[in-house]
Amino acid sequence: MKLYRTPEGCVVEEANRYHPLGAIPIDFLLAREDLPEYLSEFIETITPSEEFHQSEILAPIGHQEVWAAGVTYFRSRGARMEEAQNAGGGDFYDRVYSAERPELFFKSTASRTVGAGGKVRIRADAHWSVPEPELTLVVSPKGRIVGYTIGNDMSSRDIEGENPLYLPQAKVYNGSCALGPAILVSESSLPQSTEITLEIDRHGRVEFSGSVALTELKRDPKTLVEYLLRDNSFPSGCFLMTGTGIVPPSSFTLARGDRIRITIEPIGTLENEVA
Ligand code: DO4
Ligand code: MG
Repeated sequence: MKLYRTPEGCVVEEANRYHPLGAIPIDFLLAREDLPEYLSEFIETITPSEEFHQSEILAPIGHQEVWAAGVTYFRSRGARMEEAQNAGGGDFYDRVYSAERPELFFKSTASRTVGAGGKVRIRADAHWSVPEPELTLVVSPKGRIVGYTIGNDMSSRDIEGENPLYLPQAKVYNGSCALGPAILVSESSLPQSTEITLEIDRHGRVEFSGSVALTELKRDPKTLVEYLLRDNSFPSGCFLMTGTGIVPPSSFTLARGDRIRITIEPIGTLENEVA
């Protein structure tokens, strides 16, 4: 079952049928502990349609905060150690990769987040920018994982590499986050074999592509959530990105007009142009 947000309201897709939820706000849904059960029962009461216009999709977010985990894949550890060489990076990224406490940071608000088809941005004062394709957990107020979506943790690598204390500037800015196209509403974990793939098109050609499987994710999603909710409340629920395992080579930087495609089946494809 997938939950979309559109200008006309939320829509649930189930078995190729689309159930419009009318005036029910996404905040009401994401604040529920029983979202999978609630939606399964609720759509039984709605006449479905076989039509849905994918062009009308918004980011599936209301008032939730977006948080992110970092250095959860070996590839991310290596890339950060390299970019932060002159800032002593050989040490702290290695340490956080193996530490018991994960790296968790505040990533975005709804106003800085775009949905599928929206435009993500590179910072005007950055000269080395990359997308970070990340499985993103949809977390209830009490910390239950009630769904999954695709996230793009847009990052300015030159800024974060200059000094780790610049991380919030490298990560949080207008258009720095994309979520969507939908929330796969499910409490079952995704299989370890699930692949995350990234393709970046430039002038109609694939400039970079890569993939990683969830087997490479070092941290258990439930443990990440447990740390996030330690002494921290999320009355509307929250999103938690689980880190990137795909990092383009150091010679690569995003450019305006690039198209970023991130696919995680069975969630779908999150496609955004760089503004
Ligand atoms: O520590 C810097 C950020 C790490 C990150 O965003 C990632 O590994 O995905
Ligand atoms: Mg990241």
